[in-house]
Amino acid sequence: MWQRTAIASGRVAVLLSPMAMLDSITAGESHGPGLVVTTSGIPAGLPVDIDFINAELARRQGGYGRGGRMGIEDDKVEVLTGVRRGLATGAPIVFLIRNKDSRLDDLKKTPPIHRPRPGHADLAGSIKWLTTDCRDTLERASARETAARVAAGALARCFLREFGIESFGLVRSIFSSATNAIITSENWQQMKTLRDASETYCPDPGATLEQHQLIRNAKLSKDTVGGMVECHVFNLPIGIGSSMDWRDKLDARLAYAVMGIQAFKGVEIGLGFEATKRMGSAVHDPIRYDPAQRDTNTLGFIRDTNNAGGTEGGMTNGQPVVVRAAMKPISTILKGLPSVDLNTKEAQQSQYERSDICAVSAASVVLENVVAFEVARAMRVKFGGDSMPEVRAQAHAYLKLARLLPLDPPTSTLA
Ligand code: EPS
Repeated sequence: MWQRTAIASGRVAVLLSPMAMLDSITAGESHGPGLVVTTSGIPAGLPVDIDFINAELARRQGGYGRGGRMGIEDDKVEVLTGVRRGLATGAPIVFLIRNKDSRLDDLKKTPPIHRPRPGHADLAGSIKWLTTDCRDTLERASARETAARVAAGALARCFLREFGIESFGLVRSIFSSATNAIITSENWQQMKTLRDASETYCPDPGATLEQHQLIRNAKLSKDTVGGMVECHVFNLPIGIGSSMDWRDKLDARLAYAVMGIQAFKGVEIGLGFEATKRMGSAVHDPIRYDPAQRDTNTLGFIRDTNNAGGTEGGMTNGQPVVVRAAMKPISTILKGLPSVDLNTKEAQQSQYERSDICAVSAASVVLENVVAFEVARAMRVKFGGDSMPEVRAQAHAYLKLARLLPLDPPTSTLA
């Protein structure tokens, strides 16, 4: 009876309290004073690991092929609100990341841009905001904003870690060089060591060498290259997300968040588009039951393959969530591309601003943290609560009931 009431009131809390809904919003320009990110819905009592968040920001700054800006910045969060003596208070948490290269109001240092770069937000933004200066659009469209999203994602990972849930991002390919590395729950820590030793964040020394050369060639030919990044999330309980409303489907939320990363043009879950080339029986992951694994996150329901990428019907199925995404080559190209001067309408090469040759490595860090944020959001929706003890109790109660299945009486007959 007590459990039923607790579950029922937990549901009501989720429905009525927007604070249980993890959310974040960023602000700030690439060359303004700094970036700000506000995150609401972090439960009271969560230890906020600032060193971990800053380490993720440092990783985002790295990777072979970055431009001069990353040598100037030393991204770190300053906590403005919502944390007291290392613990979340339950209030919105505001992080500030200061820009060292801050010069937005200096017209000489940040001149107007009239020759839009094909592939960047320049043209559409200038028309949208009725100006011929692309500066205001590009300052916000710049991938610098991803520093703020990494900070929010790393904060969400502090929450996920309380449940043993880990997110792991890597570079799958850059231009024509891909790794065939297979990532599993058992080997991902070794893969992480390999990834962290790679200057392209690819857990494969051979592919790393090739990728280095490809980026170097792109630089020599004044061009840019893109690639594929991948993220695996381990140890998720079954049933996170929902199939009852498309807006709560975890895969839908993941695709939405991932496509919101600058320069991303495609996203796949698990086998993704490859599934269209196979018969159904060669796609769907057979289910077996192993009582010895009843106490793991799978509850004993084992899959020997993970073509679904950890989601079925928009919900986690106990397998690792696997997200892969395509980043196009950076659109700021040193040799320029045919464009038009917005003031004169004359044909001109697109304008060049300092940029990266390849930011796929950085994008893998962004993916790892953005995916984690969405997973944490779905956990908050499922378990509700205002404080960590309450969230933990709800998660524990749910798993206890799931292990008791079939319930007697069945849930549908409970008053
Ligand atoms: C970035 C900062 C930017 C670029 C890059 C990403 O710095 P700046 O414009 O001062 O050189 O290096 O931005 C873009 C790829 C883009 O398209 O705007 C960063 O912090 O990641």
